[in-house]
Amino acid sequence: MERRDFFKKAGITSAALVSLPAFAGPAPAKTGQDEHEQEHGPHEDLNGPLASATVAFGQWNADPVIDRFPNNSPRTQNNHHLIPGEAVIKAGGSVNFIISGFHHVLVYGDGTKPTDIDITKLRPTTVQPGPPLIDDATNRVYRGLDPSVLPALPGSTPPQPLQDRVEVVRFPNPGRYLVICGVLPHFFDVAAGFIMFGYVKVLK
Ligand SMILES: [Cu+2]
Repeated sequence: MERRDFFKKAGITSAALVSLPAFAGPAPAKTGQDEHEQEHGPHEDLNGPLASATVAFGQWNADPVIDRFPNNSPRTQNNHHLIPGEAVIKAGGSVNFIISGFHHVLVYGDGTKPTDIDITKLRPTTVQPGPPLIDDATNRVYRGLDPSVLPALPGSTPPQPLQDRVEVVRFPNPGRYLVICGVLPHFFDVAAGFIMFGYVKVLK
């Protein structure tokens, strides 16, 4: 079909065509990537083992035997550590924090040490009663979800907030970042000292 005939059939006048430059001539093919880059900047896929790392943020101990069915999160059988203690990625990569238990992911900027965290800056949990949450915003680059407001784990009796979840954090810049649990007694214990913390090393 001639173009003119097509437009006639479609009821489009030549005046309307003036405002339809895409129909006036062949337009260069635009890929999805072009559009993505216009919106978000140059696109660069990260590949290889340093593109991402997985950190278990608290774990359910399998010894002694643990039975969470149906459906509980027994606090005393949770291991309050980050595994591995130091994750290594390259700049632009991400860390997948797989959270098991009533924990709160806080990430602090390059060079922060556990002793730099002001554990006198606290806030109460929002809904579910629990220990105070660390609220020190100095050098904090990521604060995760408030664990006390998550919906109840279906089937839990009495209802407990859903604790098992994933938070993925991207690190665009190199450095050694401190990651802590913001639940105060998990991070710091008077007798045991600093417990629940680790690092993310981001290479250039
Ligand atoms: Cu914790």
